[in-house]
Formats: sequence, structure tokens, C-alpha cells
Amino acid sequence: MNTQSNPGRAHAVAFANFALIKYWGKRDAELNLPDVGSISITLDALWTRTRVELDAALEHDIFELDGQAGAPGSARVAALLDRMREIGGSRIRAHVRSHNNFPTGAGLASSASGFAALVTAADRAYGLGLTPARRSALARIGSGSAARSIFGGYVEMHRGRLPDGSDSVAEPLAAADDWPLEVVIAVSDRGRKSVGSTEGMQRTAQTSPFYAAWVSNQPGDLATARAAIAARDFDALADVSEASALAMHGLAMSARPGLLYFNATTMGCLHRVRQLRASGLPVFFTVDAGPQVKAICAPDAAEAVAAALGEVPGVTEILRAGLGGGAACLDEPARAPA
Ligand code: 2P0
Repeated sequence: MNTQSNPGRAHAVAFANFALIKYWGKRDAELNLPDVGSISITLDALWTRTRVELDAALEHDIFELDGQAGAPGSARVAALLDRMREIGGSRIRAHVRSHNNFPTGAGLASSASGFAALVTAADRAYGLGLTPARRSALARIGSGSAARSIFGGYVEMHRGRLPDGSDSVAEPLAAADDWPLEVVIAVSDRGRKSVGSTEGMQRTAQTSPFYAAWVSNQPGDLATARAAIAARDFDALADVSEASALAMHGLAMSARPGLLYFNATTMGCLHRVRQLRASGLPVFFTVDAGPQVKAICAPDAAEAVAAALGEVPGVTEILRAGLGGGAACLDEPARAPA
């Protein structure tokens, strides 16, 4: 419902999230409905900022990413804006300018922060006033993981059952401050992945002999992670998160032809994280659709984890992040002092 005035322009920020319990596989490609739920953490240091400006003179939407017009993803951006215009009863096209402060398409969740920022800015620009749950469902259509970046902290994405996808949305499990873990990212290749997540998931669902087992195993892992987060049980979260990441990659490797997102440095980092944990440091790993290793750790272990991963041969860069908040508009009027 159109409950807000239509400002015609808006600027929003959203943060990348990393799944601890992984999403891999879709039950409906068109609405981008996941075949499995997932649980993630939203970061504070890796972000997308997106400005949406409506322009009645435009015949098509324009999408600029880091200053480059017609960037990959333009068709998905336009399709998402079409849905939002339909909700708002508008036909006005938009000029979208987006900036990531980290490498795009390299397994660092740029599509998650990107589509969450886009939906949040477009919601304001078109004056839609959508709830976070509805923004989450729309962000999901752009990119499954983006549904989670609408929220901060610890987030669960529901698989949902309804064919229209209205229950395939994310919801917060705990705030960042409730359990402030940190993330150390060991970057070994800033390039775009050779097989994108969407194609990789489809290939896996269609060809892996183990896909049905992956789907049926997921509710148990989700329940374990949910309980670990509620209890702030680091070891339990570490065990189930590493198991989920390895299962996802094992599954992807079992597609035909197999998907290999790891490089040699990825393997070196996984062994190093396991050694660190065996030596008593509270740290565990996850890896997404790219070679970078994300080490999740207690704040007082982050320095030692960063130093150790920085020494693994092939690591070119270490990024650090804490947990952060949900997607938000940047041009909120300043609050009156209390
Ligand atoms: C995740 N990944 O849960 C999983 C783990 C990567 C590995 O979601 O096809 O860009 O746009 O829904 O969200 C990355 O895939 O895929 C992803 P689409 P998306 O974070």
C-alpha cells in the first residue's frame, strides 16, 4: 500500500552476509525460491551503497556498478524494479548507481548486499513503505542470499512452502551485539568466479546423485545452528557450520561436470584454521562460491587468526569485519534530540 510520499530518489546501504548453514539449490528458478533454508551472519565492513533516482525521461532502467553502465546483473535489476513498480503502480524508470567497497562476484556476497541495498533504496524512491519481510522476499528474487542482508546480526532464511514465495523470507535470530563474533577473510583471488552461483546451483540440482540427501539433511543442521546461536555455544556452531560448508562444496564437486570453487590456497587456509582451533583458538571456517576462506572467531582471537592466515602461501589480502546491521536508507532525516 502506498503509505509514504514518493520522494523519487533514495540512497541505501546494505551489508554482505555469509551463510553458516548454506543455501545451495532452488525449488523454483523464476521466483528464486530456495530448496533449503539457510542461516547467516551479516557483516559490518563489506557493503554496497545504492542510489535510486526515478527519471520519467528514461525508456529503460540504467544500472551502473562502480561507475560502469550496463554492468553484469542489469537484467536482474530491471526485473526487480519491474516488480516494485507493479506494487507501486508506477511506470517511471530508474537510474541506479551502486558501489561495492569490496570485490564483486568473487564469492564475497556482493549480490547479497547489492540486491538488499537496491530493494531498500527503491522501496523509498517509489514510496512503497514495504515491511522488512516484504523487502526480504523481493531481494530474494534478485539473489537468494540477498533476502538475508535485509536484516543484521544472525539471520535465518526460510525455505517456505507457498508457490508464490511469500513465506520464502528471512528473519532475524539474534542481533549483532547479542553475540559479537568477528570474521577474518583470506582473499586469494579477486577475480569473478568462472561459474556463477545460479548456474552452479542448477547444475548441481540437475546432476548430482547426492542432491536429495543434501536437501533432506538441511533441517537438522538448521535446528542445530539455531540452538547453538540461542545458547551462544561457539563449539556447536563451529562444528555444524564447517560441516555445512564442506557438505555444500562436496555436493557442488559431485555435480557433473563438478564445480571446483576451491584453489590450493583455500585448502591451505582450511587446514590452518583447523590447526588453530586444535591449538585452542575459538575459530572455524566457511567458504562460499569462490576460493576465499572466511574464518569466524571470537573477537580476542581475531588478531592471531589474521596473522596466521596472512602467512598461508597464496593469500594476497586479509579483510576483517565484525557483525553489522540490516539494510537502511542513508538519507533518513536526522532525529530530533531527545
Ligand atoms: C549462501 N551462496 O548461502 C550460498 C553458499 C554461495 C554459497 O547464496 O542464484 O548469489 O542469486 O539465488 O544468492 C550465493 O548465491 O544465488 C549463495 P542466486 P546467490 O550464501
